[in-house]
Amino acid sequence: MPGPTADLFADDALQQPAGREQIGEESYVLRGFALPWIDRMLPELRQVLAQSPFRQMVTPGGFTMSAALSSCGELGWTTDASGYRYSPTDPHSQQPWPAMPNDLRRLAILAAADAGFIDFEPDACLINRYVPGAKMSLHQDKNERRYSAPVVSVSLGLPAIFLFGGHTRSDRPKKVSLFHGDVVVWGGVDRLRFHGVLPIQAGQHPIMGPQRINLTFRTAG
Ligand SMILES: O=C(O)CCC(=O)C(=O)O
Repeated sequence: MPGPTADLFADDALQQPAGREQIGEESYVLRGFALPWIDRMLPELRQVLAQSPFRQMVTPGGFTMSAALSSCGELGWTTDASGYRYSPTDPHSQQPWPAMPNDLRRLAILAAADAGFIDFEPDACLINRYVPGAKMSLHQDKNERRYSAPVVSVSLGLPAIFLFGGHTRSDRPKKVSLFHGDVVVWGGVDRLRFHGVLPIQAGQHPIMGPQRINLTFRTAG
C-alpha cells in the first residue's frame, strides 16, 4: 500500500494534470494557467459582482438557466423572453456593466497567446456561477459579431466536466475534466464547436467554497 506521501502526489496528479492539452485542432486546455493570478483576480471579481450581482436568467424558450450570470466589460451577454444578445448595460440596473478589471483582461490575453491566438482583444467577460447540480447545456457561442477571435474560459472552484463537441449538436462530445485555475481556449476552425458543462457535483473548494465560477472572455462587438 503506498505511504501518505505517495497518496498526496496521486491526489495532486488526479486533480491537476500539468501542462497544455490539445482538445481540438485549435483548442487547448492550459492546466493551472490562472493559478498565479488568483490572488489578484478574486478581489477584482468581488468588486465586479458587488456592482452587477449574479442573477438567474431566462431563455427565450422560458427556461430559467441553472447557472447564475453576470458580466463585465464593454458588453455583457444577456437572455430573456425576447432573445439572446450582448448589451452595453446591465438590464437590472440600466447602468453600464462594470469595466473589465486589468488583471482579468491580461490573463485572458496571455492565455489566448499561449494557445496561438495573438492580438486577442476581449470586450466581454461572461461570469457563470454553478452551484452543485447546475449545468450548461450544449450550445455554440454565436452572439458575437465576428468569430475570428477565440473564446477564453477560466475555471475557478469546484471541478467540472466540460463537454467539447463538434459542429453539430449530435456530434458526441469529448469529456474534459476542468479544475480550479485551468483555462480552456478554443478558436479558429473550432470557434463554433458545441460545448457545455455536466451538472456540478457537490463539494467544498478550499478557496471558492461550494461553487464553481467560470469566466468566458470573448470579442463580441
Ligand atoms: O462553464 C464553462 O466551463 C463553460 C461556459 C460556457 O459554455 C459559456 O459561457 O458559453
